[in-house]
Amino acid sequence: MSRTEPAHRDIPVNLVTGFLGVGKTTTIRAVLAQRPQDERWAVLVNEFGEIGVDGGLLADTGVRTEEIPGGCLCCVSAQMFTVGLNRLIRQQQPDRILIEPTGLGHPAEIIRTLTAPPYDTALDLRATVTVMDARHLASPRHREHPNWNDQIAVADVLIANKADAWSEADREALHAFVAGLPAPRPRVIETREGHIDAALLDAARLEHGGALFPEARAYLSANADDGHDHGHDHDHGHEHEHDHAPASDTGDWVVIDNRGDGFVGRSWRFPTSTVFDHAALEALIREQDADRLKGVLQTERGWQQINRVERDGGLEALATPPDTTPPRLELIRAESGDRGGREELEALNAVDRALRRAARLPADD
Ligand SMILES: Nc1nc2c(ncn2[C@@H]2O[C@H](COP(=O)(O)OP(=O)(O)O)[C@@H](O)[C@H]2O)c(=O)[nH]1
Ligand SMILES: [Mg+2]
Repeated sequence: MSRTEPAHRDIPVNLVTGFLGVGKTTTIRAVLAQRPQDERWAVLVNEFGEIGVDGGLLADTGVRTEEIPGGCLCCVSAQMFTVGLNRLIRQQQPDRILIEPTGLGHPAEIIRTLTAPPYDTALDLRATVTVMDARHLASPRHREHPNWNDQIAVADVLIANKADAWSEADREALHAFVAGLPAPRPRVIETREGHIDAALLDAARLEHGGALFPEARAYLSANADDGHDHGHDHDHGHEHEHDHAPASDTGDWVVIDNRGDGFVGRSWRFPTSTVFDHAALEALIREQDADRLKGVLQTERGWQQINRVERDGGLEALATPPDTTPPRLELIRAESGDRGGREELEALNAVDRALRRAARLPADD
């Protein structure tokens, strides 16, 4: 008896959302490690910066990664999102797709896209996994950020990550916060390094009708009438500024800026031959007052990754050098009072100059 393969099947899809640096990619790595050997999984990553970095950080997993750099999936890159998703489906025919939107993303809109034609028949949206850090509960700029609230409001599974870094007060704040979540409540897992049971990806999806959070509700209702039309207005303050021309003072480095949701970002892509001075780069990283700094680049000690959230994390040797990733770096920081002004630009340009000082002559390879 031969089995009849369906001509077309629904591919399970999970959204792994959460704010900047909470551990989304780490969680994806942890579940990828548990995938059944006979299954092909694929990852779609969207980053705030114009030059994606997470693809490089996932390069050693052996899982196909599609990167969509440049802002929020639901808005600026809606079209790139569908192009990237379609390409993954067509080329990989994956058994599961994990989607990591930018930490500054609006997952409600992505969920709507995935559950509307044409994707409603091709994909099977499973549990939305929201990663959070309990320390953010005591941080108004996280807790009051509409996107932070929106991300929590769509959680079917809430991963409270970085438990090793919490104080007792953070843990208590988490328990109080979870108790105050509206029913139906997500499953809450306290963990570190994104260690969760991959079976949670198939946890039940909840009816998220009554979000408690005013910002999230405002966002959902502001977009409730536009059907599947992606031309929603950006009442949550999106704005993306691009400078696609390589800055003249950085040689052949590509430098691109981005802005939205109260944050500014600058991304650099370096020629592959660029080798940084390890000590100088370490010093530069330590000095940065950035919400997020991540990159994949080369020093005289070989390929390194940078993965820093506020004051945590730095340079780390990459066991497996990325095969196709050009060296790159992305910095994201909260907008200053001087929004878009001279001071803000000067601060970013100062990082450019420090990077150029830290760059040695090209390696002769
Ligand atoms: N202390 C601590 N750091 C973690 C934990 N999980 C992830 N990190 C670190 O947090 C940083 C950001 O993680 P990443 O997964 O890239 O965050 P993403 O921006 O949400 O994708 C990295 O330096 C990780 O190594 C954890 O449980 N505890
Ligand atoms: Mg990530």
